[in-house]
Amino acid sequence: MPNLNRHRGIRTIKSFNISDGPQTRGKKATMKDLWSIRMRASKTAVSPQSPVASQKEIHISGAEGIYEKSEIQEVVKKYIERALNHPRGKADKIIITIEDIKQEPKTITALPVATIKNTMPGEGKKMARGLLQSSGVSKVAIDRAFELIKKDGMRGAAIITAEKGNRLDPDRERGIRVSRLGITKPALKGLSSRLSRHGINTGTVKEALVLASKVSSCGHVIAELCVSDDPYYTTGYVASKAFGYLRIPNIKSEGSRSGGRAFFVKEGIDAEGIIEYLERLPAIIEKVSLCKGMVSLDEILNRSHI
Ligand code: PML
Repeated sequence: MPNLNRHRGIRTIKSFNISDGPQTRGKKATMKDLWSIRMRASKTAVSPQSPVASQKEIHISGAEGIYEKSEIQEVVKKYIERALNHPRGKADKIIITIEDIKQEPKTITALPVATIKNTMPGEGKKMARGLLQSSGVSKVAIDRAFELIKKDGMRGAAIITAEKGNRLDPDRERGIRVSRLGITKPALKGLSSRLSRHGINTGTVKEALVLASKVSSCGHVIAELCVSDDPYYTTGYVASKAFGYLRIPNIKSEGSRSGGRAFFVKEGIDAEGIIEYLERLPAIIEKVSLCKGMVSLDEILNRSHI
């Protein structure tokens, strides 16, 4: 069990970090010691015809987590290394935000994990479509999401209504950035051991799972579609409360720079409330679910994987 004690009226909690970074084992921190660390790296593309007028900021990489104060320096170092060595290219701007978390984080459970069997490029996208439709997302909404993802380096995530396919996030350039999210140390340990059994205990999988679990813990979100914008990472996922976190190999072809995330939400909901929760309210995973290896689409649709 995670160490979420109350001691003399002060909530104590063990430190969190998503990737295999530095840890201060066994040390308890009061809530005031928890910090959100975020990194965004980008580069400026300049058109030779009109160097000033058409400067465009291109997203290179991002990372974030909730950590103890004592971990800040090491985490920042790791994030900078990541920003400077990303397959999407050389960053010329790195923004690191380090922020004291004042609000008590909401505790959530990680989604169950499985990987869908498929071998062929093209097959993955078809499977993602089928899963989204089975989760209650219309064809028009799915088409809208894939259209946005096809664009090179979509910045944040898009919020799309599941029936009519309307885009709700107000800033089309920026999209939504899921923020202030983490996992307790005991949960991270359990997750790492479960993922190891299937050879997928990587920072990329854990970070994506933490994010997807926060997104799906938002009552109005029906499902999420994610395609990595890393040209050499061709596994994406569809996540939902109904089916869990489903990894989909071959969701795009190798070398493709397209990628992004779409959150499908109920029609007629208050987008502001969703954005407030996803971007600003801290949430921490304190329990993990079943992690399976390869499963067939049939097993998923019958829900025998969860
Ligand atoms: C990313 O590039 O951060 C998204 C990765 C999505 C898939 C992670 C996984 O392999 O489960």
